[in-house]
Amino acid sequence: MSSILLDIRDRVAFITLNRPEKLNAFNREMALLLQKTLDICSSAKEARCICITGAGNAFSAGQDLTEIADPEGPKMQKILKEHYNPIISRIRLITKPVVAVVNGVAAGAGANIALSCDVVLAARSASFIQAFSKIGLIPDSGGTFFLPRLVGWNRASALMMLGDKIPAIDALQMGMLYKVFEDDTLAAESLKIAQTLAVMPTKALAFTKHLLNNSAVNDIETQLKLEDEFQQRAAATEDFKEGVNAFIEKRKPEFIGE
Ligand code: LHQ
Repeated sequence: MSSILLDIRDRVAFITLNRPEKLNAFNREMALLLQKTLDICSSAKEARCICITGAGNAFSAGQDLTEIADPEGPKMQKILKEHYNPIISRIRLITKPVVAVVNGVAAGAGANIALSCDVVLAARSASFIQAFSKIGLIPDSGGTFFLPRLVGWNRASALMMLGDKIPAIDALQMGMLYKVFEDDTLAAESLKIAQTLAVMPTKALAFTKHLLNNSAVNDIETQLKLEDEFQQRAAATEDFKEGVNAFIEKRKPEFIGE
């Protein structure tokens, strides 16, 4: 069975991290396959939203620590450059919304992959662990970028240093997530959100994502100029025309993602 599963249905691409016996911990093969799968989703015209979830009871326990301990395994110099950094870059640069459906524990790189997504949903029984400090590492996979921006410096610093296991409901209160659902409704509720995103004006969502990526580093004047540029690009899309026409004609818009 493949360590990454892909299923594209009704305009939504579902990616499942699939090493449940290892709590979906990443080995090299799985990290490279996730990159390849994200590329497939990126170019698949029929997919206008991407969901990432885990098989079994976990989202992902991060790096497979047995692979690190294996002298034949990938060397430390390769792991971030070749495994995690390209995953995070892809999630941020894909011009479609990416939804994390966190069905269970998300630890280390597993947690930070989830936090790099555009919309983060979780089951009530899910939890988030910045597990790195517990094994003498620093938070990677964009954690030092995303977490302070999501929850503030003070909380981020405590979460990263203590490596506590944070229940989904606390993560929600801290601003790490968008919504928490009961375990037995997570799949159905996430599907509704993904299907909503998949019929929205995809280009405007992609531009919004680009603006958010840049807002993290730009000053206000630069960001205002960027908004001007991208609002003009949004106004030139077919979906903008459709949105305005549908409003005037008092009907539901049919966006095509162009
Ligand atoms: C695992 C793992 C795992 C292998 C559970 N590996 N088997 C980047 C740069 C370079 C190097 C290193 O890493 C990174 C990025 C990172 O992600 S660093 C952080 C790596 N992750 C961790 O440190 C988390 C380790 N796992 C845990 O702390 C616990 O397993 C958690 C809290 C996630 C879940 O606890 P439990 O629910 O009690 O499950 P468990 O510990 O019993 O695990 C179930 C099985 O999964 C078990 O196997 P076994 O054969 O004994 O049943 C674990 O060994 C295995 N597993 N995580 N990361």
